[in-house]
Amino acid sequence: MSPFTTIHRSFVEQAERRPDKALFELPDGRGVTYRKTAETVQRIAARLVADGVAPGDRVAAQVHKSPEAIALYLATLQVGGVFLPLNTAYTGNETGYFLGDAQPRVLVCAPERETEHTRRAQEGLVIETLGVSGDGSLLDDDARRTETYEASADDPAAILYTSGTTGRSKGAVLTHGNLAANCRALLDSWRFTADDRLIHALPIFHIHGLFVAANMALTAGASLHYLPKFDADAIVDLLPRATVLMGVPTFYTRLLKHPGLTAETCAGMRLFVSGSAPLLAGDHESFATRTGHAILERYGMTETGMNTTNPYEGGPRKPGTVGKPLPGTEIRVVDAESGEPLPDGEVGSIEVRGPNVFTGYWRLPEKTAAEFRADGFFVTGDLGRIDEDGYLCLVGRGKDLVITGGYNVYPKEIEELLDAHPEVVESAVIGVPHPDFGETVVAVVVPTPGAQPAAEELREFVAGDLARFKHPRAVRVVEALPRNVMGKVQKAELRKRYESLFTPPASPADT
Ligand code: MLC
Ligand code: AMP
Repeated sequence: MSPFTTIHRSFVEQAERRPDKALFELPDGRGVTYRKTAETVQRIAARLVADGVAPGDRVAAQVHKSPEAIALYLATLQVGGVFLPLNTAYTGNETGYFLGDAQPRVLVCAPERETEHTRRAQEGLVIETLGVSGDGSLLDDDARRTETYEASADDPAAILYTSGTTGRSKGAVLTHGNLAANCRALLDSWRFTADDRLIHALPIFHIHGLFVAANMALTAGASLHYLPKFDADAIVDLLPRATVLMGVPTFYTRLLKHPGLTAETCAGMRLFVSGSAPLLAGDHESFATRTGHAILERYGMTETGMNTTNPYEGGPRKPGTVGKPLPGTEIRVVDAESGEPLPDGEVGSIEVRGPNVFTGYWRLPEKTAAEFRADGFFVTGDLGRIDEDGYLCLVGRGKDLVITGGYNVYPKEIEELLDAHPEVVESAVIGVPHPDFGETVVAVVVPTPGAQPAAEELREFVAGDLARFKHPRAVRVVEALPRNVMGKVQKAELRKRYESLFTPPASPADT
């Protein structure tokens, strides 16, 4: 296992060892070398320090995917800053919440969104811009910074917002030690080396694209076939030149529809990884039949990085399972109430402990304490069981969460917006099966007496405040929500009622 202690240090070593190697290979045929990337990191580091970033300061980034965006991440680590990536799909309101909570020193945004932040700039937030081709103020100067903050394993490296098991978005604080430990475990488990050429089509504002895919390439000295987003044609064209693909299940569902996905095009590939949401067992099997490759499914979450993986070698990759704990990580399945470990085979709450597990939620010590056990295990909010081979199977979520195309949507956020409509008494937002996104968002709404709000009007009412991927794809108006004897809304019953809304055979609309 490689012994590095921070992602930045390991990247610098790789850049010294192989300066002329292409780190990024771009769709237009351009390559960006390790040397060039290291220079860009130093230039951005100088700029961040000039902007007043001191160790521990947050640097927020809401930027398009570019080689410079990865350099911004590395530069933040170099100066001891705390990187805070934000989904480019977030609306102004959503972004405002994260900036207000995390109080960054600098926000780097896309040039076309700079004017949204005029008021914040007046209040002291430094606004920098970074465009998709490296344009913008961030790289205005040529000055370079070579000093590196001597980060210890416990120093915070990044904050990523997530809802945890309940409520409003919380910032998960990940340390340099968390990132390095998880990356080392993955390099080792998946036999990832400098010879790898990884197709990178994921966004870089979540852990899958940033802390799994990018970190592994940066620290192994590997190359990235770096795509701005998922594109089945582009991926199929790249497969003969690549060795590894990492994606969410929607990647595989879509690739299976592409006639160019064959055993021949995949002959040079050594690994296909899926995660962030459940991979359909049917897709796993169809992919193996078509290409000869068994997709390797793994399980992680923002607070913990990766926890378990199906084997690279030495055992079957079993569809419907997420494998065994990574080296150094412990997993247990317990009774949610008592916290007592359950025998293998029984379904319970999944808990995890290890060097990959975050230190806590940003400025929320009580919420943090509530999600850790006294012995240091973190309560994931996922439900699962250990099978006869010791593999973890995820069977559901204890947390109220919809995962659409690998993006998490918190029903409560949408319900609160819907409930503010003058003709709505209450609402329940659920996830239902979807052939492309795995799950999609559906809102079930109870109107005020005599009112008949149109589904389209309700959708429009919430749309302005929500990133597109959170928009309900269907709205159903009903007389009452199903409740149990305690008065709690029975979402499972609603999910059952609407389970065929998007998957054939489509049931007639039952408004
Ligand atoms: C895009 N849209 C989505 C969506 N992505 N809607 C619901 N869910 C999504 N995930 C919207 C678009 O805005 C568009 O709206 C319409 O749906 C169709 O867009 P598309 O062009 O078909 O989508 P595309 O851009 O191809 O994106 C789909 C996707 C992408 C699945 C490739 O969402 C993606 O890359 N997801 C990966 C997310 C991820 O990295 N998750 C990891 C989180 S970390 P309109 O207006 O046209 O209707 C984590 C931990 C772990 O979970 O274990 O890894
Ligand atoms: P996030 O909060 O975005 O990090 O999402 C983490 C959640 O994604 C986990 O708690 C799981 O519910 C889910 N998840 C991640 N990987 C998988 C997987 N392989 N199968 C099913 N669910 C997964």
